[in-house]
Amino acid sequence: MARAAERKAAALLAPPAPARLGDVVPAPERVEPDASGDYLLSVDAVIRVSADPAAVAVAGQLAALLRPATGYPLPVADTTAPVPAGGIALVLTDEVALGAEGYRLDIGTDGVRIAAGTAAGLFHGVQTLRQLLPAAVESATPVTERWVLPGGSILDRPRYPHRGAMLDVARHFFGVTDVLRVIDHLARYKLNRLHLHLTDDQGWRIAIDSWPRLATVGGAGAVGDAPGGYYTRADYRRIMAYAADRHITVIPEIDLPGHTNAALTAYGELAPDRVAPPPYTGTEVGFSYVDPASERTYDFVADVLGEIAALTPGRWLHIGGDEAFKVPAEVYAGFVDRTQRIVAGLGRDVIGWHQIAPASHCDGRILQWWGTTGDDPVTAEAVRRGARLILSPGNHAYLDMKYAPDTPIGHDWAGLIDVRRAYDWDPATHLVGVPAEAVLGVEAPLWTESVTTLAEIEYMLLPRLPAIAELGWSPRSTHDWDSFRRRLAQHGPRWATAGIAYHRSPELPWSAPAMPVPAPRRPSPSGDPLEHPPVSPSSDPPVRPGTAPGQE
Ligand code: TNX
Repeated sequence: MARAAERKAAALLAPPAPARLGDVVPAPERVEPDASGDYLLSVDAVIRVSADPAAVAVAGQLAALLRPATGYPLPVADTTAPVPAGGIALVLTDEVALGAEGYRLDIGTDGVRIAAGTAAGLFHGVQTLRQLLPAAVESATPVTERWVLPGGSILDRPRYPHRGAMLDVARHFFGVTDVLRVIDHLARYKLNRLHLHLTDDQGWRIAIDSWPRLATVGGAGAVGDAPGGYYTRADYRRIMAYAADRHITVIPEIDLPGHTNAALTAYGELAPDRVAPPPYTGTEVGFSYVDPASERTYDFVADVLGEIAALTPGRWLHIGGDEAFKVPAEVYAGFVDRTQRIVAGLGRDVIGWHQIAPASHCDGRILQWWGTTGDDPVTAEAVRRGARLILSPGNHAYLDMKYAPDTPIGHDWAGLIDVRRAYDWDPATHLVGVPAEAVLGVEAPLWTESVTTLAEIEYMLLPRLPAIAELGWSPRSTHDWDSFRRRLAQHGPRWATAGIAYHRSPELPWSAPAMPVPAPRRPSPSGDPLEHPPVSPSSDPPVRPGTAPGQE
């Protein structure tokens, strides 16, 4: 009670200045502030939306975002009829210039309007709106606050159609609720692809009806003595649906022909020597493969990819293809050719790590670059033959790399990746001999050999994932490290309020922590906890007596 009164008094005494209209991550394409147009969300505001089911769903998501912290009812009216001023309108328009994902946001004293050609565009506009409200909007419980939005207009469209992150659920298994929370993080930063690395030497994580032991036997373990696990078909469908509701397409990866020890433990008939190996719990790579000379292998590939395709609404199937060191080059190319034809036969487009480059071209073929050199004639040649590229350069986009030498988890084989290194590169010019038009976008992979909990996932993702998101979304003309680090630092209080772990990277001008910053449970090498222990999302909002939220 006393605390609530204190909060109220603080808010009255020190009304927070609204955010600046351009303080959004990823940076919008065009921003026109209007200092006289600030909008104050009031208790009686209505959310009005075009009468289209997908748009109405976005309005429901906006209401669900705003209700907990504001405590306002915010009813949703699916009507295009005029409503009283003071509300938020989500409007589907036929403005072709906004494209498949763009939106226009207009904020004035009378109300707020988000217009887009698609529900995805409206959804991205809602993410922008969320960032323009005070950080306390992330609170799970009501906060006394002036819910002010800065006046003006934003016109915003993505630079690239593919903006993704990858989660390795094979080295360590992460349950459905962890994956859903990662999807939420992607959605905040306007990412639209979640690549799930579903199979590897240490675990097979998806139930396949025609080869049931893949999951029950192959999914039993993980790295070290960590528990295994796998997604049932219902689990997987739940992930697909949750992602689709957030305008994110899931790209499942079945890594072939290498990284298959877990499959071989379940079905020794797929192994070159027909002997099932023991489970593997280490972190070496490149030793396992399914027998490319056996017809049984292609039955397996067709059955697995067929079941995955049937469960997956998205257009892409990722066939891995990395580090099959023991398969001779010619044999490997033949295997990839045949697997690509299986994918095409399922009506899907194939994606593979850039090692698949030497195989034949097929329609819609996409290579995912994970090298560290910026120069690879074999990949450039595959692009000349028609392949397109997703860029995940190991030395910029790999979120399993450590930030700094003392980062308690992660690798450093591709170097240390601090936030600036994640941010300071240009997808359009990154690879020698690859024209800008061949680049579909960017993706940040998180391999999980050393990542074991949700808090550790978040610690590695934040604050670097927004750097990759900005490269994927924002026009190159907005690229500016000083602007980015200042805008991004404002997300610290938002993550803290939402109970999301992150790394307080010393490169960013954070304000004082509003509450203990959740971080990995592992101690630093010195034995001191590196940062504070995780807090649950239901903790008190980060309001310090005498400080209005949003001013922190
Ligand atoms: C290389 S990147 C791998 C993965 C490892 C990763 C660790 C790629 C396609 N293969 O198997 O997990 O390095 O950083």
